[in-house]
Amino acid sequence: MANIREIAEKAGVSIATVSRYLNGTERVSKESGLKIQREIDRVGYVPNALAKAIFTKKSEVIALMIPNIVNPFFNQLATVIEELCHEKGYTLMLCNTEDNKEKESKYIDVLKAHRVAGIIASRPKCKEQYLNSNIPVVSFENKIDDSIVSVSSDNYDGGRMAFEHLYEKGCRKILHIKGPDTFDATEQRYEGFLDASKGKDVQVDMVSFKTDFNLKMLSEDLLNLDCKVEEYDGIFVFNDIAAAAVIKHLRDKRVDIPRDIKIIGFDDSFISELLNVSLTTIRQPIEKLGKAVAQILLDEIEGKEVSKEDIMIKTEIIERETTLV
Ligand code: XLF
Repeated sequence: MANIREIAEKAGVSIATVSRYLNGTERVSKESGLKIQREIDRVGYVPNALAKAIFTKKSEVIALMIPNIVNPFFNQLATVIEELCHEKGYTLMLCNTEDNKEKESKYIDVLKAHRVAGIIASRPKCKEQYLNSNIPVVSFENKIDDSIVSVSSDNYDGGRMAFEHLYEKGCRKILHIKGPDTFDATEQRYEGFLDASKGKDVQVDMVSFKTDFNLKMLSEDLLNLDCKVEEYDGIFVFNDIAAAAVIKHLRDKRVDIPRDIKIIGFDDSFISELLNVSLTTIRQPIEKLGKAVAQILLDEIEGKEVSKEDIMIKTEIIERETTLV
């Protein structure tokens, strides 16, 4: 493949001129530019983006750390982020960390080596590494440090609304299926839920899943919970995809939803509407969340003044069939 030296020779200009033309940072005369472009088109030259990134210490790639690529919520969040980054001339690189600290850590090393322009870290675990990376970072959920902006939904209030809704619907024996302890967002949902139940004549229990959704949830996790989910009259599940697994589990046991048990999820990801019995849920405003994380990072990359205040976006309840009647 032709290199920058050959392009310069054929176009009759210096290597430095070709390099200036490719970087677009300094002026190149119209005549030289035309000659260079003609040569580039003739030989089909593709600039070495990595070499350029190493030279300029920055690429046009933004990395998005996704903790669970199977979860529809993160599909939707990634779509919003990708659209905005693409619009602004950046390519989005997806890194599926699977909530695994070692995997996330390796990704950060690779991203540093590739001089990515910035990182959106969803549910980050490797806090020190992000802090020391010298790369602009914005987090979605799990706070990294006061110097790094974190964006999230108002999870506490969402948890509170979930309880109030089940209570208003007459549930008096309610189970909360919580997310893993390492998820700040689901801890906050649990706190809101618990606080709302205080002083009310109601039995509230809690069990935890060890992971975000995966297929093992159906075949093992749900069967090994320390309680019988079918003995409750209301269940608040920490996210929609896990709620879908709980619904499948209950229907296999011939439980009538919502007559026998009412269920509420969290997210309002597209799956909640598509389920056979559509899911009542607490909506996370995915569009707003995605746009907020992407815009803050793009502003940081472009050197704009960015407030270090965390962003918390309001949630709302969306009533569907799992709590109807
Ligand atoms: O981290 C939480 C747990 O799952 C996240 O917001 C989600 O609700 C996405 O499904």
